[in-house]
Amino acid sequence: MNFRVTFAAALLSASSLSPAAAQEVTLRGVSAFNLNTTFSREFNTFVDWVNENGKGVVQIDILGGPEAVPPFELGNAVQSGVVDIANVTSAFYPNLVPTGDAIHLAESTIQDQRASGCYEVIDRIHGDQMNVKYLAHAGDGVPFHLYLTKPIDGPDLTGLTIRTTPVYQAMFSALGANLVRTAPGEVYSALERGAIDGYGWPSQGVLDLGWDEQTKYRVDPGFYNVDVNILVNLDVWNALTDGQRAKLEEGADWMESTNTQNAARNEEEFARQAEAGIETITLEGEARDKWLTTAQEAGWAHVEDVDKALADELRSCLTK
Ligand code: 173
Repeated sequence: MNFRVTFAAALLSASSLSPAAAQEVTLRGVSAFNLNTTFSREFNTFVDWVNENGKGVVQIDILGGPEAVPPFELGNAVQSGVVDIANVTSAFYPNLVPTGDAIHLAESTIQDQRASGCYEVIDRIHGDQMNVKYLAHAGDGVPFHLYLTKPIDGPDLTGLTIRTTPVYQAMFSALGANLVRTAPGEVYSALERGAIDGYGWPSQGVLDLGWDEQTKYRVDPGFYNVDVNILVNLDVWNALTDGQRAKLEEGADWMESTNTQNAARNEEEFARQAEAGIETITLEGEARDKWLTTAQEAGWAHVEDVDKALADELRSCLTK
């Protein structure tokens, strides 16, 4: 049976979004990441904050993680209103916001983007193309890395088959890799079967799903910044009262202020990876320059191919 039909039917009766009637509204939330893992962490703390500070105004009920809605379907689910609020990375909804890759290429924080007006550009694109409010952004200060089962001695990935998402696609393919796109839930078994020689993933979260058991190397330096965004269906957002919207925005600001903890968290995570036997391959000198330059150039070239006008608008406000 189609999950969307059953899921939507199960939820319709629970919906209480009648703005005039409801003093307190409850939003139904889903995360693209397992609820007890790293990239649901900020969403969980945001929801706890709202449920604590929004009593009588707005509450959020987390229905589940990837078992509730498959990660690559969550963008569609929040677009159509099957869920009201979603925790998801732009890499999981490229079908809806094809220039979303620009967000992880940013050289600025969400606080900078709110101050500069760049936030409004990203929010406008999400509204126009996906029918969502771009409410909050986590992941600043969390870079992406390549993890491997066999060593490399430079930035040449020819002959390696690497698990990817849109985040790493342009860079790893420019460096010669064969790519396989999978949701996080499929990485462990792909490694176990030897179907892939490695995978792209952020600095944090490798141990959450036991991937350390199948991982021998992390390649440094990392590149880009993670984007894990809290999105609200735009019809739902527009039907809220000013007070309800203000409470959610206050929670978003608070959650975003915790992004500064990521530098320390990366260090803790690298120590845990080392304890778990993951060795670091550090690219230096020209190899490092090639790695980082390819990341940035191939990344922007892809966004420009998708939509030159939006790419130019995003690049001029997201980079220095
Ligand atoms: O590798 C991924 O699945 C991915 O693109 C991602 C993005 C943000 C956080 C974690 C993973």
